Amino acid sequence: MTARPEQQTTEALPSSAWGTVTAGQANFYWVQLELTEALAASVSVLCTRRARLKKLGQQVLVGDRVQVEELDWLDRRGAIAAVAPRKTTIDRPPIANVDQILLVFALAEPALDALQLSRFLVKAESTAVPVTLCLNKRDLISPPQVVAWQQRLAQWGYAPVCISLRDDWQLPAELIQQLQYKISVVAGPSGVGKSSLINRLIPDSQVRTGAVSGKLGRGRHTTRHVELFELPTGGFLADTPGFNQPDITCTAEALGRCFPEIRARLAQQRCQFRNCLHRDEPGCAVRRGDWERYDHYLLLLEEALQHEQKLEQSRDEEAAEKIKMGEAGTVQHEPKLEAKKYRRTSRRSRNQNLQELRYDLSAEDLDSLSDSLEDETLEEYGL
Ligand SMILES: Nc1nc2c(ncn2[C@@H]2O[C@H](COP(=O)(O)OP(=O)(O)OP(=O)(O)O)[C@@H](O)[C@H]2O)c(=O)[nH]1
Ligand SMILES: [Mg+2]
Ligand SMILES: [Zn+2]
Repeated sequence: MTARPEQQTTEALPSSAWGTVTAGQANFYWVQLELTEALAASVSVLCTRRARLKKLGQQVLVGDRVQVEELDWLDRRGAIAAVAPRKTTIDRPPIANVDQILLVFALAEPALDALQLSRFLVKAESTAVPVTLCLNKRDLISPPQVVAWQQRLAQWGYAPVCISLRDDWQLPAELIQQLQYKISVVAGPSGVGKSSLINRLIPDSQVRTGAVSGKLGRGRHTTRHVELFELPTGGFLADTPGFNQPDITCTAEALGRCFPEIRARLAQQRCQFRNCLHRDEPGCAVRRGDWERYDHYLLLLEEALQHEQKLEQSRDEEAAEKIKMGEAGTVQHEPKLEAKKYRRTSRRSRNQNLQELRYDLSAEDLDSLSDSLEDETLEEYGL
């Protein structure tokens, strides 16, 4: 008996391959397989997660490198059998192995606000993922104004790529190179052109543009659909909905490391006190007056301190709570009498786990989780 034509074409293909998770919902994941000799064209397969992984509590995040087995080349199906160790994880949106944050701002419409830019830069720096700055809508301001921004930001320690998605018929090679072979998350305020940029770089992606997305960027829409789009030149981009006011959630002590100006000063000279917050302490190496963003630093420091205080408070409140997220990422109803046996996780880390987890939960899991959490928490995480 002769084989059907499609059998002949898929026969030579392997039953297992490595790839990158580009999207996930409940227990299904899209995996973009890596090109190999056997695989000359880009192929995406829809996968489930092996029960063994689930039992182990192994999460699968967008951005994960995974091994797919039981490949069915005709139906484009498979099963995720292993997850490679993660290089990094960011939690808003939850993506693994992010190589860089591409921070996009507009030079006008909306007007470039220095403090807002500082806030985004600090937020990006606090993730420890390298940040690349891109300023769009160059067409809306004069060339001398563009140069003025470039010089100002050089003082801050950044070298932005200035573009106009309206006028540039070709994007700067340095930007294309900066994105190649990397997983980049595109972040920035609403209306600056993030989705337009992704559409330009990846015409197939057809990301929605123009509409202002989600109030505060935290609605259902914003957190549910995390997706990586493959660049024609290699690498992936993730769009994020614009949110205008990221909260500063790093510790007061870590905040200084989020400013290149402070890092540069501390590389030259140390402060007298190891935990110096650079607010006129004796022997402080970071003096006010000789750099522009000192006021931004003080303002964001105040927020970081407030955030720390809030965390303290919620740690106290936590004693009253009943449920606990297990380390392995499963929801356990903690027996009240045995409560002391478990190491308590802070509300914050639990919420972070929760965020990462959402993508791993089946509809059933979500229902039982909904029953056991306050509405406010659910709303916050778009469940
Ligand atoms: N003049 C000018 N307008 C631009 C440029 N790039 C994008 N726009 C316009 O800016 C508007 C917002 O663009 P989007 O790509 O939707 O912005 P976004 O950052 O994705 O916004 P959110 O999804 O709300 O966060 C659209 O109307 C675009 O046409 C540019 O270089 N110059
Ligand atoms: Mg957008
Ligand atoms: Zn100091």
